Amino acid sequence: MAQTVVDLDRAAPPPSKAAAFRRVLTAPDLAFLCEAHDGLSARIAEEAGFAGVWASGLSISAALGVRDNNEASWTQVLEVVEFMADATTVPIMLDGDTGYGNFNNMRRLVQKLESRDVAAVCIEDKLFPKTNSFLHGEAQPLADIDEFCGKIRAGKAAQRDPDFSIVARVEAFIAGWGLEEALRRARAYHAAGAAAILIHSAKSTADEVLSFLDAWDGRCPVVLVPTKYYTTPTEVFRDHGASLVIWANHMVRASIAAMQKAAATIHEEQNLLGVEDAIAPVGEVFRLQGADELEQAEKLYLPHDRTARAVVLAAARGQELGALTETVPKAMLEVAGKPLLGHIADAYRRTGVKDITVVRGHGKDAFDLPGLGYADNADFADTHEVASLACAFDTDSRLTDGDLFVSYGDVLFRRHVLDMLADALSADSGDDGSMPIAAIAVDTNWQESRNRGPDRRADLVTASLTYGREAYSRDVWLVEMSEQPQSRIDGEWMGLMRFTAPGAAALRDTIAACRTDDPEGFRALRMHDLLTRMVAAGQPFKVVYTTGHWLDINHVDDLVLAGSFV
Ligand code: SPV
Ligand code: MG
Repeated sequence: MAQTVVDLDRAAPPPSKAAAFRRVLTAPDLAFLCEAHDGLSARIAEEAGFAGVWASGLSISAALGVRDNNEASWTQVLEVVEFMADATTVPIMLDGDTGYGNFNNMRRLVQKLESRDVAAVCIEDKLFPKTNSFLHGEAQPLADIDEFCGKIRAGKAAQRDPDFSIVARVEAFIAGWGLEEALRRARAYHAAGAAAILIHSAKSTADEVLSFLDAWDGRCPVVLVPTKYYTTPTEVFRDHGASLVIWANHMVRASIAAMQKAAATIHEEQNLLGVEDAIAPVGEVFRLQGADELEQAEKLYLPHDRTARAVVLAAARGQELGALTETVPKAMLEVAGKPLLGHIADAYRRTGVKDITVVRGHGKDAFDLPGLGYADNADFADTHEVASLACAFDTDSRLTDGDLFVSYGDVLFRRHVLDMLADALSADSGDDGSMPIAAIAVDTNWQESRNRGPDRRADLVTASLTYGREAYSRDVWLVEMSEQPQSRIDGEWMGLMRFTAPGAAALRDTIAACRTDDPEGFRALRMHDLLTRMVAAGQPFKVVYTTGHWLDINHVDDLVLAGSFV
């Protein structure tokens, strides 16, 4: 219990953005805000290291393609700043122009900004609709001091979070009224509740704002916007006691220059070669958008994609068929007018499996079926199925993205067997609570298949339950698979199985481990060895019993049977 108490004590809530802004504003050293005008630029400003963002009216209106004259409505600005707040963790101060109306509009603005986690608003003592200070500033009328103070007081009364800041912007220098008027206004606004004074100047030197700073003498924090007096060294602002400097429009101006250059080049050259290396790669766009986070969340919250892929192992020659497979691989032998592989692909496609990877080896160039993917086992003559399957995993990393069927290029099966395997994996877990990683199709009629030839290879299965009434209502698990089981034989594996996505990953990893642990033995590894090894390692394979409904092609006689099977 003591531990819990200590942990709770330590778990102080993160400071609100409004509190974070207060800290920036009142810190002893000079701080900086960077302009941004949308979610993207705000995130870039934060990544650059800025402790806060200035949501500039000039830049937001410019990015919206309108003038800085309140042409964008205040709710449109609010929308933009909401995106900016969502995209960042640092505090934002909105350039709120004149508050978009009188004290009443200001109250509503403050409420809406707080609800969007905007930390502060700056309002300027001009008249609505305002004009940018750098456009005929000296001709611009200033607000009545009392009216502007009422606006500040109304905003303060409306805020819920005591840390939310209202910064009052004094336009006396812009309008040509001089230092005394600037100070008179600043004093009144500070007394009305402004957390800081933004003193603005359109001069190319800092003389005006420095005279203000000297006379103001640190009554409350002072904010500067050195757009016009940019040649003044920042140290000078520090020395004169400024608290905050706003780089007020440099993101939008940087993007304008970059966009003009890119557009002109692309238009001129009618191709992208001249710009590709000079612009951000698409991957950087995705990164800034947080695409990774969504991918992680999809894994957590979306139902898993049950669209399965399939791997068909068709590398072996099939010696038993003699001259028939001298140049043509077994999977490409014709059955009822189309290659065996065509029938297999059709069965998969009819159950919605479109992504089929065929592992080729012998007679590789004879594979000419459209719509299939291929992986090659160059060492096909001296390796077995597991090595071929390894080639598929080496070639296509998507095989573990969803469910995965694995079957052989010389095995025909009825479509419904695929559905039965899918059904076996669709339950959340087995009735003893274990989660199957795969389901295998097992023919109970194994004796009959054995009669088709004494030298025929068969993967015989020992299961947790013999086929019968009980096996209808209970889950049946693979215990062992072998060509010569020591114990009971419950059926023959058809050479068809379906893995879940984690099962496919386990399959890939087990194969990789086998290859690393014993490279020589790996070449001779059979599928039944692999599956038995996985089962022994605690990987549960469900057994799906069928009776017949499949055919493997080993002899010329089988080809005849295949004709009637399809
Ligand atoms: C803005 O960035 O919109 C400002 C600062 O208000 S200025 O453009 O300098 O007036
Ligand atoms: Mg502005």
